[in-house]
Amino acid sequence: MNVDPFLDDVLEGLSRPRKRLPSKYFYDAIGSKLFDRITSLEEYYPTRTELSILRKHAAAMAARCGPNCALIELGAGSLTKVRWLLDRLVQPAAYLPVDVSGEHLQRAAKELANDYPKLDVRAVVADFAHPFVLPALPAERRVAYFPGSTIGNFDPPEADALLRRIVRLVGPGGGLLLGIDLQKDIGVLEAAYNDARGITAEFNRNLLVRLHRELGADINIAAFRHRAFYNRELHRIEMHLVSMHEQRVTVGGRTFGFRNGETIHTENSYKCDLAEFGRRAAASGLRVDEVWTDSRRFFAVLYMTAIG
Ligand code: SAH
Ligand code: AVI
Repeated sequence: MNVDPFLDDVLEGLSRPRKRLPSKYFYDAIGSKLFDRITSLEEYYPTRTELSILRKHAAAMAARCGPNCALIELGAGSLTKVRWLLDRLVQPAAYLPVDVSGEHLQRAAKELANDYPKLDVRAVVADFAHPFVLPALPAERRVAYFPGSTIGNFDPPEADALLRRIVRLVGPGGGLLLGIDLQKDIGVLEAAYNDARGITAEFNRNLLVRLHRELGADINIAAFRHRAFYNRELHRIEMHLVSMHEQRVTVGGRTFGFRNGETIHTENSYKCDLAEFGRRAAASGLRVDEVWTDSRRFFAVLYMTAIG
């Protein structure tokens, strides 16, 4: 057992018959910047669509959150979307952005605190899929904000476990404002993960860059290509890194062989059916109070209450 969880996860993932790496490792300072560039790409519809829903319905969403709430944002990134809510919340008790990308989060939180001088901003660098400690805060209620369809990067059993964790985090009567990406035309989906400028490819390969830089991996990054496609049976975009020829990669004193065309599966991005998602939320202890969507029904934002 190593002390570095990144190395442990890499060794475990590359030892599998079908090689895998967890998608949370995309996000160091460089990966977070690459993700920001993805959000403004022509092909990447989710951010633009969720923002359009937010702009239209921010007042109703803030009303659902209620006055004096502590807003806990999961996978907060650059803290862009939340500003639409913060502008409408009545006397928020605190804002707690949570993210694994520590340097990026601290910088974004500092900027946000400058722009909202009356707001108590407490950045929390943590993996939200594992237990983490929040500062004790007096608030009317806790509301988790989980935009971007980041929940779609978890396989359904893990996503359900995450929903149950959020229910415990906010407590009975607490809220969850969640963004989810919906099923749609395969052409739209595949274009969003295969942009013409190759930013998504760079984002995907950043995982290998981290392997080399942080774990000293002996790896020819140029010998891996980005591949993303829609898996119709499982309703998910899969991202892979494809080995362009037979090769070996050494990391943490272990050597892993790759066949020509063998892949490392780096991300799933599930696309939801609203009715089915509602059933899973209910089974996890959440009551769906309101759903907002766009005219094309590409994306949905749900306000849910934890019923414990
Ligand atoms: N909320 C933003 C960013 C989405 S990108 C938006 O909607 O545009 C996904 C974000 O979640 C990244 O900032 C990434 O660092 C973070 N993230 C991914 N997995 C995480 C995990 N397990 N724990 C904490 N943060 C995570
Ligand atoms: C953060 N997450 C919801 C993004 C997605 O669309 O699954 C990450 C991403 N991967 C490739 N492009 C964007």
